[in-house]
Amino acid sequence: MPDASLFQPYALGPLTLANRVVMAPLTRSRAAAGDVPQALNATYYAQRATAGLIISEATQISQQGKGYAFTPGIYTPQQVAGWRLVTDAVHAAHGRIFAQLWHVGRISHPDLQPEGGLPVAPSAIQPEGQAFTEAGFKPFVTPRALAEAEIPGIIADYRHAAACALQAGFDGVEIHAANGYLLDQFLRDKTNQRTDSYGGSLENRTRFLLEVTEAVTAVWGDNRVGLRISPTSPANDIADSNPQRLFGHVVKALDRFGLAYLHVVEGATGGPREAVPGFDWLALRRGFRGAYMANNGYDLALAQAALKEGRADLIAFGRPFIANPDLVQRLRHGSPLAKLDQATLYGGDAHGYTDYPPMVQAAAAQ
Ligand code: 8OZ
Repeated sequence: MPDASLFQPYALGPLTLANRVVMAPLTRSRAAAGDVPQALNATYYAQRATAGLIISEATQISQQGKGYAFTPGIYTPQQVAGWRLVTDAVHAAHGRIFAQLWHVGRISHPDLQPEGGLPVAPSAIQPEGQAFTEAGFKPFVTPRALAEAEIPGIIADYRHAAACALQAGFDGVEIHAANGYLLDQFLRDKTNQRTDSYGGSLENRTRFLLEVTEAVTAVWGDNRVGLRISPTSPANDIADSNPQRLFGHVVKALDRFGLAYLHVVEGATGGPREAVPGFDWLALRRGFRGAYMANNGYDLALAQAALKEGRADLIAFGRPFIANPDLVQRLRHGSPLAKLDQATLYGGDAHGYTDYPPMVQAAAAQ
């Protein structure tokens, strides 16, 4: 008998999720002008609404928080109206959806910044790599270190975006503290070399994340807020001298907020799960009262084993959801999964976005 717990309902705070399969946040760069979600995006998310929970693609909280062309925002009335199309479509299909709140920090380019300014970061350290701008890939620049006096303004941007998400009809929000973006940049000693109260000790490096979490939970209530971390991922040129110690501290400090869940990218984001051999994920789980949502490279067997052995409460699947809108059904039946087309991953139109057929339709077309 296969272990069916992946397909059993789960009580996530006040919400009952139909199953424990979560659609992970996936950047697809298909917002309309003004970084506004459009009907096409609503169709895409509604097609995937059999997931127990959808987490939206990363969504910038301000123009300063933007780091890639064509990603959606959640801070203007037009963006709120665009997201309302998405949340209404998902709810009409009996799904649940959280908005992922994002500030990229130094992972940006002046082309994407207000008045062509420099991207901001805890410290003026240039990342390796290139930014995806409307004119193609351009090398990252050296960011500007934030003045301490600017930090309350960014926290206010998080609060405003959280309020916009509430107005847009989301079921909750996820704070994006993973993958080398602004919050992660503050946490790690490679990118945070500040000497004020936001740098140095673990307590100081964690301060900004806790202040953001405080602001967002004040808008939503604690059990409607999740938070994503990627302790061992090198994504976006991030690193820390002791991630086990850092994230042990972070998770314990977060526990007082009573968050709905902790979403953990186990390993290198979209890459090997063993990025830092021997990293103890269970230590994070033990330090946290809320649900543990595991992500990265899970398939049916790994997901069922993690739930059965009590290593996770929810499993987030990312790339499999792109080419398999009915992923839950395919997992349930042990059906083969369609492969995604890399060429249509970022940017473009309905092709490679809303035209991946569900299994029944794919079979009928043969
Ligand atoms: C892939 C491409 C662009 C952005 C992340 C928001 O890594 C992203 C992202 C992923 O969290």
